Amino acid sequence: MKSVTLKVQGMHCDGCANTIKALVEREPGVKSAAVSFENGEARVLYDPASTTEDKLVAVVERPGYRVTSRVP
Ligand SMILES: [Cu+2]
Repeated sequence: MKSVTLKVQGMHCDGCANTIKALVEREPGVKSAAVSFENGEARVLYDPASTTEDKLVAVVERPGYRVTSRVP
């Protein structure tokens, strides 16, 4: 398992955080996601054999949010 913290721009309430959590956790290979509206970040635990950081970023950005940085 690997974890990455994505800095996310564009969340404006807890609903946004919940949306991102649900979308990311639906992705194959993702074990869990913790998304904080207050901190503007999403921490994702995933299996690098099944998905990639790039894919996770794409999932977050699909509804219109922006990932501004990735912290290992
Ligand atoms: Cu919102």
